[in-house]
Amino acid sequence: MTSSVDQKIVNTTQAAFDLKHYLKERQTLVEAALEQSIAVVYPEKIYESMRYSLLAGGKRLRPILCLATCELVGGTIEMAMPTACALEMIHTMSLIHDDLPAMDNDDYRRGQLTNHKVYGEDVAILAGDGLLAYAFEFIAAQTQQVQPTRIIQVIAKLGRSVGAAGLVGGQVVDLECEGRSDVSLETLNFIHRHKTGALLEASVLCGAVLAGADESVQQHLSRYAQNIGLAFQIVDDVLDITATQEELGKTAGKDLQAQKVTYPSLWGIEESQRQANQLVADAKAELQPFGELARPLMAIADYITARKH
Ligand code: GRG
Repeated sequence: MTSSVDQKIVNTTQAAFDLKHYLKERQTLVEAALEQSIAVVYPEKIYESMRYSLLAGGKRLRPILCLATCELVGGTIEMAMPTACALEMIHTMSLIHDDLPAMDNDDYRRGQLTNHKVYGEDVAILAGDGLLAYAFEFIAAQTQQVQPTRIIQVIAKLGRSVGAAGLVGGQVVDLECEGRSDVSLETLNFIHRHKTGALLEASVLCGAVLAGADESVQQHLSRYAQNIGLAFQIVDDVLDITATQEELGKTAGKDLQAQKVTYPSLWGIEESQRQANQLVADAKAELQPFGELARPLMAIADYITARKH
């Protein structure tokens, strides 16, 4: 346990950490790697469609978390970059499929028309499938200077976080709850722990596994990720009410319009913000054993609740 003096030191250094600069620098690295990751060859249409959504910006939070935990555990950016790119490919494919008329039916994402609006539903489905398959190929083929057993662990963790035990499972329950006003907090938590939390947790853990994190380190990071994952979704729900379409890069007010049960609909905005702040505090507490090295992850946790999009 750290003393209150130690805590003050952590807080002071925390204030000095330039998160804006850090995020910008990491985003630039990730953008460059993503740009290189997919070439346009025959049949061009599918590669263009995959690139259209993959290179449309976004916060690149998942890759940044993966790089950060790899470094935290003593690894390098190079070791984690293929996995970081794969995480963004998987996240992007989930957004493409989520936006389809059969799911959320959205016209805008990341400030531009959704994939199916530009390429048609058939190609958008295939672009999602293409990105998903390529993500795993990319990790297996591109990861350098990491023991093969660690790479296999990463592939297994990532596969689990995407399938029925993760994103897909969360999305199915979300779809089941559509139009229902009697959704419990437990069900809402299940949805978001799977839809949003699972991939964020995989992002945090995969970086650490690549660098050889032991079980105890993985457990701290796992709890950190679960807490920021839920906080992230609560903030997402609040922003759907309080932010504009320009700020979000996607249609605002969708949840209210669809009469969806959300954290603010259960708790109100103020209590939702309070709960998100508590989760961020709990997440940061998990980082205490890492001291100074955890400054980026500490700052990212704070950013989750402070963000405007
Ligand atoms: C994964 C096989 C497979 C299929 C997809 C559609 C689906 C199953 C799952 C839905 C997943 C989903 C859309 C979850 C929402 C996650 C979320 C909070 C997205 C917004 O993330 P940000 O804010 O977006 O990080 P940017 O654009 O910044 O990357």
